[in-house]
Parts: sequence; structure tokens; C-alpha cells
Amino acid sequence: MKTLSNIYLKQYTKKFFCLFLALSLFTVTPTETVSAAPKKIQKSQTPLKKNGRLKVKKSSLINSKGKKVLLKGVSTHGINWFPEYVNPDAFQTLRDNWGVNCVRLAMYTEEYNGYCSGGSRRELKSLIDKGVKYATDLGMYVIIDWHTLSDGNPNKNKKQAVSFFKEMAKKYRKHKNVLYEICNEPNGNTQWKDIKTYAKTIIKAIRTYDKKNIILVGTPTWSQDVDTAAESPIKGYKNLMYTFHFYAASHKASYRSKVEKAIEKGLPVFVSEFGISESSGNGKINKKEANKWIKFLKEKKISYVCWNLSNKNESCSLLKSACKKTKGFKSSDLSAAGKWFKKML
Ligand code: IDC
Repeated sequence: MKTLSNIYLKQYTKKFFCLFLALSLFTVTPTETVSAAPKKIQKSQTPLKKNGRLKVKKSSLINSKGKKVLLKGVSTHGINWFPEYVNPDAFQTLRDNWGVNCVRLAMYTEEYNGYCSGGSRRELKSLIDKGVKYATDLGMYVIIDWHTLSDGNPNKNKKQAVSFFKEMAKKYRKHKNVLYEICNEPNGNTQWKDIKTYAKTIIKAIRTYDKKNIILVGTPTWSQDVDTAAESPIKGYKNLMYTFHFYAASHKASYRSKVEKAIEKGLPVFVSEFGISESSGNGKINKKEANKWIKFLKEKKISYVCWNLSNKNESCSLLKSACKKTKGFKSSDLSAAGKWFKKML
């Protein structure tokens, strides 16, 4: 009997072992597939859920719990040229596969089909609304960017800017994830005092409705002279930040020291646009310099947004020009700049 029970025991152990093996194979396989696929972020764990409404404290961006926070974003190309990338799947890919927590909606004011140069205002605003909705549903931060460029001085289209931002602020004051960028890159002869005049009017218009959300103010010379802005920041309003833009193949250490000067003076700086190409948006990319910039920004806890999500045949585009997808981008769809950015994140 003893031997028999021993035999049975052995057989049962064997069967149990096989069952256990089968079960564990069965359970391990799907988990592995899931971890190779994008990790879907739970609704309770989105960047917005974790950080809430952002504020500016001294020179830093902080979350609702008072902790310093870093926005890591991607800018659309002009929504006038590339409206197709404003879609929820694209934003979700950026959030879940790349680790992006912020999207910038760049709306050119004077270029092709711009807001002040014959573009359909209704369509452009509808794209902004869609972009804000998708970002909100995904719990991401979103920048509404009045993308001045060839207009040089933002005062040129100030009237339209006032009514645009009033409309946005009225609509989005309850959104905790919206930031307003009131002028992309003042340039030409535009002085800091001109930008201040413009900014004061726009900020006042926004604050009539939206008392809290962050407002990003451009600085002279294509948003590079944060050191000049730091000499005489705008007074009387909370939650203002000043933008600094760079393109790593053109702008190096001397530009970092401009940022350093500005933050030493207590200026809250936000990099609402950068590329790793030349400042033309094309030419060579410089990964070595780009890495130096990111190291610097991380140390200083300065948020950054990369230009741009499109497949335009330029080295600053994050997608290869052969990539016709507008969502679900794989590593093989990314340009050299795109690969660098995703890996860096
Ligand atoms: C560039 C685009 C390019 C477009 C051009 C319009 O990459 O496809 O034809 O604008 O003039 C900026 C600007 C940004 C530029 C970018 C690259 O904010 O609009 O985009 N850049 O030149 N500042 C520095 C570089």
C-alpha cells in the first residue's frame, strides 16, 4: 500500500507540476505581450490627475501639491498646414509610448492660411478646440500657441489676439490643463518694451475670465532674450512665465548662459519650443549639443517642448517624410530627431 500511495503521490505531483507549468505559461505569455505594447496609463494616473492645476512659484513651475514639475512636450507643426496630427490616437501615442505630458497647438498668425492672413478662423479654432479636448480626455497639458513669426512684432495683430484670447479664456478657464502662449517669437526690431505693452493688454484680457492658468510670454529675438526680460519682468499678475527657444545645432553654451542669467534673477523660464536641427528647422542635427541642453534643462527644472510632430521633409520633423501615418508611430517611422527625442524621454 505504501509503495502504491507513493506511486500515486508521484503521479499526482507530476500532474500538478504539468498543470502548474501550463498555467504559468498561460499567465506569463499575455503579461509579456502587454509589457511590449504601449503601457496604457490609467485614468487616475494621467499627468493631469497627478499634478492638477499648475502654478508659478518664484522661478519654478509647481503642481497643485507645491512640488516642482517638468512639462515634457511635443509641438504640432502649424495646424494650418498639418491639421491631421491633431487627433486623439497621436496624442495618446505620445503620452503612452514616449512619456510626453504636454502638447502644444501651434496656430500661425501670418503664414499660409494663418489666423490673421486669410485662414478660416472657424476651422482653426475648431482644431484648437479638438486639440484641447483630446489632451483633456488624456489628462495631458495643452498649450494654445498664438504662433507669431513673420509678423515680427506681436502688436501688429494685437486686436485679433485680444479677441482670440478672450474667447479662449472664457471657454477654458475651468480647464486645469490649459496654458496660453501669447506670442511665439517676436523678432525684427521688436524690443522688450513693445512685447511688454502687448503682453499687458493680452494678459489683462485673459485674466478677465481666467484668473489662474499659466500664461507664456515670448521674449525678443525669436524668444531668446530671457535675460533682457529678467531685467524688467511684467508686474501685477501671477502665473506668468517667459519663453526661451533654441535649436541645438545653432544655439550653444552662450545661449545657456542667457537662460542662467535670467533664472538667477528669478525669472520663470519655459522652453515652449526647441529643435535639435539648425535654427532654420533644417540642416544637420546636433545630438551632442542637444544632450547638453536637456541635461541643463533638467538640472534647472525647466520644461521643454520639441518642434515638431509632422513628416515635413526637414530635419526638425519628428517623423520621417516617408511616414504617412498620423497615429501609432513606431520607432521605424521616426526621423533621427524623433528617435533621439523619444529615447531621451
Ligand atoms: C518653421 C517650419 C517650417 C515652416 C516655417 C515657416 O519648420 O516648415 O515653413 O516655420 O516660416 C522657429 C519657429 C517655427 C519654425 C522653426 C524652424 O517658431 O515656426 O518652423 N523655428 O525654422 N523658431 C526658430 C526655428
